[in-house]
Amino acid sequence: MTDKPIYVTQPYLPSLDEFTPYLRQIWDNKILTNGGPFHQQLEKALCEYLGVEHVALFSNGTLALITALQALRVSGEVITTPYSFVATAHSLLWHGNKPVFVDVEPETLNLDPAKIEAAITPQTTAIMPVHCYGNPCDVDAIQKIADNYNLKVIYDAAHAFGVQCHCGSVLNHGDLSVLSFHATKVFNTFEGGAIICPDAKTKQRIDHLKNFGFVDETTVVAPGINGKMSEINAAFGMLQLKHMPAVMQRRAEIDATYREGLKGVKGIRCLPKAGQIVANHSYFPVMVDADYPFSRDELYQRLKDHGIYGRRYFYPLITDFPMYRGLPSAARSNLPVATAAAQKVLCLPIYPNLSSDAQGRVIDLIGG
Ligand code: T4K
Repeated sequence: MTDKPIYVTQPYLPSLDEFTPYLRQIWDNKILTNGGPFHQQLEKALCEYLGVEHVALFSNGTLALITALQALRVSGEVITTPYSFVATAHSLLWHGNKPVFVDVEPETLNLDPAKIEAAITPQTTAIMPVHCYGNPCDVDAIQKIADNYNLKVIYDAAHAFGVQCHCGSVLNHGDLSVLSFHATKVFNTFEGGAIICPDAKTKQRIDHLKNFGFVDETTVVAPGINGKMSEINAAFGMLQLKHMPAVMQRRAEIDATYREGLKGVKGIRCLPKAGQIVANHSYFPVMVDADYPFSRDELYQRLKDHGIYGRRYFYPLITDFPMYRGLPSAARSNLPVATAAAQKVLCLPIYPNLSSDAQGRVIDLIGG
């Protein structure tokens, strides 16, 4: 038994002393929210860091997803993946859309473009794929289908902060991409999120939508919501950004150590990288296959007994939750790859402060 529990993740926190000057600035100028100076700075800094045109900050990723749907006036059926965090489908339902679930690819566990066309109906208006675990979707194939059928594409890129594919930031694909800056994410602002968009006009519409639809003191142009990020979260984001190179480097090392350490373990399969040029190593999923001496759930429990709390992301599938279960596209026969993956996957601890010692224990327990 280890002394302290080891969770699947632990937020990266710079020293409190480093954050104090940022807090002092907020205390001095008394602007706490509504697009204050840190909010503006962070939007600009993220554009540069991520290599994208426009960033609209949000109080969390889920509100950003819902606002993205509203910004593009998506209405009707939306094709999406069952293999994600429940917020992906919830954003659709919350916005009054009907999710239509399509199976995933076995290698990446991302939406399978080859299966999308068969799910398109006259009511389909958009596709919402997820770059699962930060592995890029087949963005070119998805865009081709979207162009052919005149569909919008909103990427749930909650896991894809800093990921680059063959043509730069993966966040530049589709009509919009949505990030999460939740405490459990690679880049966190405690809670937070963002919409990435390519043009200034859409960014302006999103900015209105996240502030009740206000354009000025007396003009409201849309039924907006309150999705604004506060100054304290934005200030923390500015500080976090300074540490990102070291955070990314350490995550890459941990990823490499797992791959090396688990290489010879029969029945344990590390998910292959999906061809990204720059990865963010946000999760470390392994597949527990039938030739491993324990089932996935037995391994999950065995690790837990030793104080190591892996997570079965994403089990249960979204389609197994009661509000989705009854949809025809939620049938397990429609989703064999996702159904099998949800039974096999276990995400192992990965975060910058994971000690080599603790990681060694995880590897030893799985291997021995
Ligand atoms: N789309 C996708 C694909 C997503 O993955 C998510 C969020 C969203 C959309 C929505 O974005 P947000 O609206 O959240 O911005 C966690 C997160 O709460 C959730 O943000 C995340 N996905 C999801 C994959 O994971 P849980 O239920 O696993 O969280 P929890 O509280 O069990 O945390 C996991 C472990 O992390 C804990 O065992 C300990 C550690 N932890 C957690 C927190 C919150 C800490 O050490 N400190 C902390 O403050 O959902």
